[in-house]
Formats: sequence, C-alpha cells, structure tokens
Amino acid sequence: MVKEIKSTFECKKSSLKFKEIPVCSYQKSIDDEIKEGVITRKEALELLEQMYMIRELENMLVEIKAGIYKALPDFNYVGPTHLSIGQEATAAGSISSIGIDDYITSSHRGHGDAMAKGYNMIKLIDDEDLLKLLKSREKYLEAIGEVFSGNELRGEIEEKLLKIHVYRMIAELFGKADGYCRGVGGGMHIADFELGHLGANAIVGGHVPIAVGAAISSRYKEKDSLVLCLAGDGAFSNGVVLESLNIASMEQFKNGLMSKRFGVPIIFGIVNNQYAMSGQSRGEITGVDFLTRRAAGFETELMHSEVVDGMDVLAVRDSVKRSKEIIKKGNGPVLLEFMTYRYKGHSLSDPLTYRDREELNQWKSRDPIAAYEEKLKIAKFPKKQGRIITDAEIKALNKKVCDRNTAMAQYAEKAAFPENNSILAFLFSSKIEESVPEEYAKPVTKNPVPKYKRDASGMINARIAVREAIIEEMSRDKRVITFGEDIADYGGAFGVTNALLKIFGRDRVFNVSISEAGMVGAAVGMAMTGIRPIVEIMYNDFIMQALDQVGNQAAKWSYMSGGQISVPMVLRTTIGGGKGYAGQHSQSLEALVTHIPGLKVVAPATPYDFKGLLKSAVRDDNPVIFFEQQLIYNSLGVVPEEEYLVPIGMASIAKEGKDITIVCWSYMVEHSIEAAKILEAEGISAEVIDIRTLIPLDVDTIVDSVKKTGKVIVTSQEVSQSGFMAEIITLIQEHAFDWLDAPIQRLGALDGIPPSAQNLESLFLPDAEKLVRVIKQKYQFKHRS
Ligand SMILES: Cc1ncc(C[n+]2csc(CCOP(=O)(O)OP(=O)(O)O)c2C)c(N)n1
Repeated sequence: MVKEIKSTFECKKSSLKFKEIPVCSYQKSIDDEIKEGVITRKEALELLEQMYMIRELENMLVEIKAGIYKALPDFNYVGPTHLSIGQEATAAGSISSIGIDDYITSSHRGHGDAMAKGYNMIKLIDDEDLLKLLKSREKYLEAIGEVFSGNELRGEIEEKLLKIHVYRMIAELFGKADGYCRGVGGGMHIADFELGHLGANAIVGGHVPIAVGAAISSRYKEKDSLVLCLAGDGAFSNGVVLESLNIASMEQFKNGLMSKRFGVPIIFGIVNNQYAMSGQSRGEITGVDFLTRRAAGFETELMHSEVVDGMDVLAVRDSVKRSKEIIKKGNGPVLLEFMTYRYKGHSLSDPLTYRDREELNQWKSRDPIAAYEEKLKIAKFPKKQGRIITDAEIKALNKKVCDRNTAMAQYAEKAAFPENNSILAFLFSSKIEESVPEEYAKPVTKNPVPKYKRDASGMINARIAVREAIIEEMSRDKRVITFGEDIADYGGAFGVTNALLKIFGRDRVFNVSISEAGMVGAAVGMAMTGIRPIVEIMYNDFIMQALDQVGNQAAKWSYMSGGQISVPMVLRTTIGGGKGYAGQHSQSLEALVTHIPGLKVVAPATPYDFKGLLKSAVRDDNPVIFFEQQLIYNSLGVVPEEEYLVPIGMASIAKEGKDITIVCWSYMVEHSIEAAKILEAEGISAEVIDIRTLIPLDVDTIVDSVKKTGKVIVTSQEVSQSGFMAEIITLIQEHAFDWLDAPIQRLGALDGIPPSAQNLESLFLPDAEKLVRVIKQKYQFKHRS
C-alpha cells in the first residue's frame, strides 16, 4: 500500500502566509449576552458561585498556613500551596463551557479547575444520573452530617453533592481517606475520573500529551467528547508540550489518510498568569509576546487560536464555547491563551521578590470576581428569570459558599487518615481483561488476517510471533490499537508490525512524529479513557526521552488516583547489542524502569513467550514495558496456532540441573543454555532459570532452584552497575542465604558504553563462553567427571 501523499517541491518565489490571531475579540456587555440568549440569570450566578468557591478554598489555605483560620485554629496543614487566587475566571469560564462527556486535565495549580469541574458536572447531569451519583457517594453524606431521605428535590440533591464535592476536595488536600484520591494524590494530583477530571499534574507540561491521548480516544468511541487541557504559560515551552501540539495537529487525522476525517478534539488552554515560577514568558524565557504564536508552528494555516481576557469570566466562556463549535466540526485542535494573573507567589513559601506592588495592584484593579459582581449588579435579565441581581443576593451567595467551605473543612479535618495498610494498595490493578465488552469485541478488519506458516516442526520466528500476538489482540478487541514511529507503512524498524496497516487500516495502526515523550503520554491518556494502546519505541535507548511519561505518568496514575483508574497500555521496545550500533542504540536499560514502582516489566527470550506474554500484557490492566531483544527476532521456536497466554510474573526453567543455577532473561537465556551444554560435557549440571518477567519477579522459582543447587550466577546483557541483576542477587540473599555454599556471581556487559567495533563489542557483551569461564573460576564442583 503506497501512501497517497506525493512529495514534490517546485522552486517558485513566494512567501508563506499565516492567518491572524485575534486578541480580545470578545467585547460584549452582559446585557448583549442576555439579549442574544446566551446566558441566563441562573447560569450567571453559577459562574459567580464557582469563583467564590475557588477563592474561598484558597483563602482558607492562606489563613490556615498563617495560623489565623478561625474555624480550624490548631490545624497543621502539611502539603503544597500552589494557589490560583486571581485566576478564578479562567477556571470557571472555561470549564463551565464544556459538556457532560468532556474531560479536563489540569496542573499543579489546579484547585480551581477541580472545583469547577465537579461543580459544573453536578449542574449538567440529568436528574436520574444525579440521583445515582448521590447514591453512589452516600457514604460521604454521613461524614458531613447529612442524610439521604430519598425525597430530595433536584436543588437539594445538587447541594448535597456540592457539599460532598467540597468535602472530598478539602479532604484530599488534608491527606484524608475520604479525599478524591484517598489522600495519596494530594492537591497537585487531584482527580475525579468519574466526573471527567483526568487529573492535575505536578510535572509541568506532563499532562498535556495525556490530554491529547484522551482526545484521540474519542475516535474509537461512540460518544464525542473533547478535552480541555489547562496548563500554565511556563508549560508551553516544555518539549513534551510542543510534541503534543504536533501530535494533536497531525494531518492524517483530517486529510483522509485515516478513514475518520476528524481533527483531534482538544482545546489547549494556556493559563497565562504571567509567571512560570518567577520566569516570565514575555520578555525573558521565550522569544514571543504571546504564546498563542506557537499555533503557527503546527498547522499550515495556523491552528485556530486566540488571546482571551482571562480576567473576564464571560470572555473566557465565550471563547471556549466558540472553540467547541470548531471542534465539533472536526476542525480541532484549538489553542487559547487566557491572560490572567496569580496574586500569590508560586507557593506560599515564595518571597515574591521578583515583582512589584504596582503590577499586582494594576491586575487587582481588574479582579475577576469584583469586576463580575459589578457586571451582575447592572445586568437586566428577562422578567421570568428574576430580572435583576441585588447586592444582598450576591452577599448571600458569598456567605453560603463561605459557610459551606468552612463546614466542609471542619469535617475534613475530623476525617480519618488512610489506613496504614492501604499504603501500597492501588499500585497495581489486579484486573485482567478476560472478556471483551460486546461493543468492542471482534471488530471488522479492513483485510483478512493472514495465517503465518509454521515450518515442519511448527516453528516461526519471534518477529512473527510478536506480530501474531498484536494481530490476535487487535482482532479480539477494537480498543487495542498500535502506534509509534514508522510502524505503519514501514512496518517498524525491525519489520515487526509489517502487515498491520493493511489488516486494520490507519485508524488503528498509525505513525507518529519523532516524539517519544508525546507518544507515550498519548498512550497514557488513551489508557485512562478506555483504550488499550500498544505504543512502540524503536530502541530502548530512546525511552530516556520519554522517562517522565513512563515513570511519572504511566507508572503512577493508578496509585496517585487512589485506584480510581488503571493504565492498561503496553510499551514495546527493543534492547540489546551485538550489531555494532554503539552507545545510543545497543543498551539494555531494563533497570531504568524496574526501579519505578507501578510498572510491569517483561523481557522474553523465546518466540513462544514473545507471543504468549505480549498477549497477556495487552489484557493486563497495568502499564507493561515489553522488552524485545533485537537479535531474538530471527530465532525460531515452536509457537502454537491455537490461542494461548503466558502469564506475567512466572519464570520458566529453561533447562533443569542440580549443581548451579543460572538466572537470566532475554538474549542471555540462549547463551545460558549453551553454557549449560558446555558445562554438562564437563560433568557440571546447570539449571537455567529464564525469569521472563522482571516485575513482578517470580522469586519462588529462583529460590527453589538455589535451594537445590547452592550456587547461583545471574547474567544479562545490561551493564552490571546498579542493574537488575543486583536486585535479583539481593532477593536471593534475603530468601536463600542459608542454602548458598558460595558467593553469588553476576555477569553482565562491562560497566561502560557499548562500542561499535566488532572486537570491542564482543569484549563488551557477555556470552556463553564468558559465562562458562566465570562459573569455572568462581565455583568448585565436587563431583566433576
Ligand atoms: C518538569 C518540571 N519542571 C519544573 C518544575 C518545578 N515547577 C513547578 S511549577 C513551575 C512553574 C510552572 O509555570 P507555569 O506552567 O506557568 O504554571 P504556574 O505555576 O504559573 O501556574 C516550576 C518550574 C516541575 N514541577 N516540573
């Protein structure tokens, strides 16, 4: 299948043109909006209520920190204080404009976003679902001294849910078990996945590719949903954010290469509060006056973008509502820059020495809440809506919010901390997708699935085994998709994904830009929102470009969300040397990821295990890093044509023996078996344990073998320095020390950098001969022939 895109260039004198970016195009009065029927009195007051709720929550934190919060005089608040006072219009205006199926992602400064998302969902959900929501959250009612009688009217149900919302938000900030993330996430990671909040993120910019992935997810689902991705001005200079803007803008989504012509439904909202921590985007740490200019770099004619007055809740609301229309037509993504200001420092420990009072006062004179109150006081709503809003009404609303916040803070303070025994709960999900929901089962393929021929002994190579695993899982479950660099038409750098494009089409098998961080983040976002992606990174050396997404995002979201979600994704990548590719394409970096709790790590050695373990990885509800050694791709092995799975977390005894145990994985399994054969000829019986899965490690099988042989060597292609071999050795010492009759040895690559020259590379890497040499040097065997 040749791509329809023809690469041509005619050298003709011309110039490139960009569309204009509107700045503050919203110039309406509230009465204009009322006349146009765009805002009701009720909606107008709801905007104010949200802004009050955000500001009061954060004022409370300021007072608690200063020891002057009267309602909790002795409470010692432990945790971050990234406040957004001054930015309330941006949170309330943008989030009130998205729909019930839409998601948000947010940053470390995300109290306002979380407050607004919960608030607006409670207002949007229909009566039946609202009742269900209250019932499902009934246990929190007791904690806040309320009951559910079953006779409540809509308004009363809303109020109860709002109280629960505020209570759970504050409980999370206070580290309590009733918090949204059960107290393990805290304010910087607050999330309510049930109501479409995909999490605040303490890695600046780290959530932006996740937002893109969540937006791409909607391509595979019945419901159209968009993602509102809110991130600071500082974040918009982070590499992963620029990668994300590019991935979201890839033309293949719209130009017919994919069958569904639909731009990625995401609104990137730059919350430009004028400062990163202290760095200023304008005039200091970027080269642009407005960050919206970034839009010109991602779409030929400019991604739709606007600069918006982020201090005006109605202007923000208007811009997001219009963006939604653009997105609905398939013309996303959209980039909006909300010009706003944070009155406080980066956190309450920021001495604020880098800005002056005059600047602060100038912004405060346009305070989003005070300015909006004034607007409301002069607005004339239709008679049937209640005509005007009085000063007294505004004051009463403010009091209601303050009282509610205070009461919920007092309940949160009294609430229980998480149980000690919950400390590691939610690190992993125990779920395995044993059956596929009907709507996703057995999707129609574009072309028939080929049958890969076995040789007379039933063998195929590992490359085909991996491909078969992907084909089978994609044929079984529509939610399984795969993407990566050059995996579509090219078939991947190692030809593994050849044929997939033809079978499944570009909607489910697509290339992405050279954006390792962006693509892994996108996979995380997809996995959080119901898709089961397989993302490929050509060489594990490039994982270093994506480590934040692997280690801080994929690994952590199940735990940080208090088990609200799991992240069912597979990251396939290749390892190992032996091809003269030198320092940046030959490493075995398993230890980079085994050190991070929350990931499963698999490194098979045989075609049978490549297939069986990959299928298990796809069905596992946890993020799985799947290491494929490049030299194994051509190895032959018996692989049944019938369905089978190899469970994650079980080692295999590749060869039985009684004198010494060789523990190994991946390419060193073959070398270990060869070494065992050489030793056998000398009367030494070696048992070879192929661990297959590094995390979780099957310690029992290793220990049982060591108890039998009393001697053990661990070998792999990774460098020895601080590697996973050291971890295995420690575990053996902990579990089988009394059975050892000699020190444990390890044989890895040299503690250096893979060289290109053939002779040096052979010296660098371990092999069967070296293994035999070390075993014979280091151990005495009594019964040698
Ligand atoms: C990747 C990363 N680098 C640095 C930090 C430390 N840090 C926390 S907030 C912040 C400034 C972020 O600025 P911006 O994106 O504008 O958001 P704001 O804090 O102004 O809301 C920095 C540098 C971090 N958390 N993550």
